[in-house]
Amino acid sequence: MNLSSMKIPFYSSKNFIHPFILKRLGLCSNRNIHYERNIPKTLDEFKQFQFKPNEQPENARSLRIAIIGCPNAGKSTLMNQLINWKISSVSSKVHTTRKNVIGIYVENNTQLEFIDTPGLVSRKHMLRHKLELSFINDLKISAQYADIIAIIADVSNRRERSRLNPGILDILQQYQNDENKQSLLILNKVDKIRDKRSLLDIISTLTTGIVDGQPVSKSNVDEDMLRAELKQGKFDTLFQRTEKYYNYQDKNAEIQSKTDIVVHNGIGWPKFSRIFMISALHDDGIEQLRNYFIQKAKEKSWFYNGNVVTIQNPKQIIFDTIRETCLELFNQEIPYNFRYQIVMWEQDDIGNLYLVVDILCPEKFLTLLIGPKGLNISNIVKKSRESLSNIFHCDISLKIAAKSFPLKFGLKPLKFKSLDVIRKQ
Ligand SMILES: Nc1nc2c(ncn2[C@@H]2O[C@H](COP(=O)(O)OP(=O)(O)O)[C@@H](O)[C@H]2O)c(=O)[nH]1
Ligand SMILES: [Mg+2]
Repeated sequence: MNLSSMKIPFYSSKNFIHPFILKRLGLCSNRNIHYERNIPKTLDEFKQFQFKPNEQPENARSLRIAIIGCPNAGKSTLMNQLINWKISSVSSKVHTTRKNVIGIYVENNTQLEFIDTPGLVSRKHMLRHKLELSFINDLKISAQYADIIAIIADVSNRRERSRLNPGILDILQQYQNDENKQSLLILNKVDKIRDKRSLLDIISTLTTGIVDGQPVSKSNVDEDMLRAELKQGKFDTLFQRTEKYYNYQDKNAEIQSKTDIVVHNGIGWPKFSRIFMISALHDDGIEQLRNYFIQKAKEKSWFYNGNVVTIQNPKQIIFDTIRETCLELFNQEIPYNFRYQIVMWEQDDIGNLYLVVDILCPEKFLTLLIGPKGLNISNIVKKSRESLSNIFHCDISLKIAAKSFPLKFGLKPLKFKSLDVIRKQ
């Protein structure tokens, strides 16, 4: 096999390459290298980057983490924070992430690979909403190849805090006897919870009172986070109360051996190895979580070159970013009908990007997309430009044309109505 012609893995159902084969890419020199992280800005750069040799540092360590949860739990926000680079689209609308997005973080000799997955949906939901197969397949693949299954739950969501989603429980049950796989529970959006004490009850419910084979105890809970909350004033008696609560738990919990096969109770999972409470949006608790992953990294060669931040195709990044802006801007379900097309894509000598993109929408939405005096489309350009500039770390000149197509005739634009330009400022 010609290794130099192998592609970097893409953990999507479409073109998945087994990690075993990928390991063979890491047969290069054994030395310490300085890694300057970057993202390819053009398709040519992307092609070159796919064939970059995967050089290994001394005593290479790595860990693959799948971030799994319900739509809107904050998976993409969390991954962006963990890798210190915003690559995955975030929006308050569901189904923003439609395929696995890989984010890579490097610290010294350790490489962490995060897989941001589409929100967990049932097959019925997928069919009813005409979602792509990747919604189910990508998630399965991510769980299958991960060292750590990180379940994220939005504690501000009543349903998510009162029980784990049945799909999540099924995944956990499926891999419970895999000794090379750990699962942990991340409670996100704690900033939205006023009474932080209720977090303890949520933990108790979602873990059935058992973490890492022990009754829930302070050592399982992220103490720093609780302390940080305490510093903010109101909850100075939290720890005393917690103590009482834990004592109660100690006496009453039925402890399950770590090796027992567990059939879940339909509400919580007793085999999480650790719980974290975070606010991904406000970067609270992220460092502790990242450090935990670094500690857990295995003596295993890196899967990617040290410069790699993501293996997303830049074309996809451009589309996803504009789509993310549209999703945030319009309240209705309208942006789900939009399609995107790159008309011009150039890079100048100093690395700045010049882009012209068409947004194609069903004819009846065109006026809305453009907005009064072109306000909506200028907002889309302005926000997308900012986001793209943060992702690619360069100046961006972006021009977007809104075009319409009658839905029944497919995606071909039939009518040209408006062009909006915002020049590089
Ligand atoms: N208040 C609050 N909002 C958050 C937090 N994390 C994510 N969000 C918001 O939740 C929404 C969904 O986030 P996203 O990362 O796209 O969720 P995903 O669908 O699970 O990938 C976005 O509007 C985020 O800004 C958090 O810790 N606190
Ligand atoms: Mg997402």
